[in-house]
Amino acid sequence: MRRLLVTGGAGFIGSNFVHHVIQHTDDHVTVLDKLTYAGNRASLDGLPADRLTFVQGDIIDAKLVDRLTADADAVVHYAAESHNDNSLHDPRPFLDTNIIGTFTLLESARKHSTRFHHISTDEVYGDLELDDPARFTEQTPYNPSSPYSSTKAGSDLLVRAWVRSFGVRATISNCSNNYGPYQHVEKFIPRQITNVLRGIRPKLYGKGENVRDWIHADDHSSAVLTILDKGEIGETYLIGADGEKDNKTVVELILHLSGQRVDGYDHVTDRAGHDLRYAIDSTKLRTDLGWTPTYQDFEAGLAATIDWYRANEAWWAPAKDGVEAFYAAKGQ
Ligand code: NAD
Ligand code: TDX
Repeated sequence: MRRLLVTGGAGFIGSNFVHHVIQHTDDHVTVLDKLTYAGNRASLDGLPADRLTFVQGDIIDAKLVDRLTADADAVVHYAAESHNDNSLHDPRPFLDTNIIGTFTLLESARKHSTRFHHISTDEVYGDLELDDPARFTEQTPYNPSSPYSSTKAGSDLLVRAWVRSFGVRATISNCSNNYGPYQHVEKFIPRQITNVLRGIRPKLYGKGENVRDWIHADDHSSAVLTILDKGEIGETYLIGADGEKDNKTVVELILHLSGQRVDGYDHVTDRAGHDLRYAIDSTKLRTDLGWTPTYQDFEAGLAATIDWYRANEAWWAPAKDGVEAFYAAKGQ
C-alpha cells in the first residue's frame, strides 16, 4: 500500500483520478484541495473513509504542504487554476497557484525526497495550424499562448529544474483535453450539455473550426498511474487518445445525442488569442510504458457523459447561473 498525496483532488480530473486509484489499487489517498470555485467535495462522495483523507488547504501554504508531504510516498500534483477564459479576465490567481504553488510542493518534495508527478497540459506547446499534419511530441518547443498555459509552462520548467539541480525524483505528463463526469460547467463540453438540459442554445466561439484532442478523464488517470509505477525519473510523457475533433462537430454531436436539431446553436464572440488546434502523439507512453486508452469511442463516451449530467443536476446546478452570467457579460 502506497500513501499518495493528491493535490486538486476535488477538481475534475483529480477527483476522477482518486476514484480510479481507489478502484484499481490498494493505495491510500490524501487529497489536498483549497475548494476554490472549481473544487467540489461532493465529487469524492461515496469513497471508503478508510482509504481517503480530505484536507482543505492551499498548496502555497508551505507548513501544511510540508506536513502532508512528510507522510506521503508520492505526490501527484493536479491543483491548478485551469480555465483559459478566467485567465484572460484575471491572471493573478494563475501565477499564485500554478507557479508559486508548484514551487512550494517541489521544495517539500526536495526536503523529504518524495516521488513527485506533475500534471500538465498540451497547451504549453502553443497551437498547430488546422491543415498541418504534425502533432505535439515530447520534443516540441514550448510556445504557450494564454496566461493559463504560460503559467503551466512555467510550472513544468520549475519541475525540470528541480530534477536537474536538486535531484528531485519527478516525472511530468502533458495531456490533451479531458471530458467525463465531474467537469465544471464553465468548460466547453459540460457547458453545452447543461445548456441543452436547461433549454439554452449551445454557444460556439467564432466559427467553431478549432480542434481539440479529446481523451476520457479515466484514460488520463490510468496513464498517470502507469507513469507513477513505471515512468523514468526526469522524463516527460505526452498523454492522448487520438481524439481530434473540431468544436462544431462536438456541439452538433451533443445536440444529436440529446435528441435536438443539430443546427440549434449560436456562434458567439471568439476567445482572444484562441489556439487553433492541439494534437498529441503519445507514442512514447504507449511504447516505453505499454499504456493504451480504454475509451476509444468518443460518441459512446460523450453519450455516457450526457447521461451523467442529466442524472446529477444537484452537482452542477449551483454553479450554472453564475457561469452563464460571466459569459453573457462578454458576449459569449
Ligand atoms: P479543475 O479546475 O477542475 O480543478 C482544479 C482543482 O484544484 C480544484 O479542486 C481546486 O479547488 C483546486 N485548487 C485550485 N487552486 C488551489 C490551491 N491554490 N491549493 C489547493 N487546491 C487548489 O481543473 P482540472 O480540469 O481538473 O485540471 C486539473 C489539472 O490537469 C490541472 O493541473 C490542469 O492544468 C491539468 N490538465 C487539465 C486538462 C483538461 O482538459 N481539463 C487537460 C490537461 C491537463
Ligand atoms: O462556450 C464555449 N464555447 C466554445 O466554443 C467554451 C467554454 C469553449 N469553447 C471552445 C474553446 C476551445 O476551443 O471549446 C474549446 C474547449 O474549450 P475549454 O473547455 O475552455 O478548454 P481549452 O481552452 O481547450 O482548455 C482545456 O484543455 C486543456 C482545459 O480547460 C485546460 O485546463 C487544459 O489544459
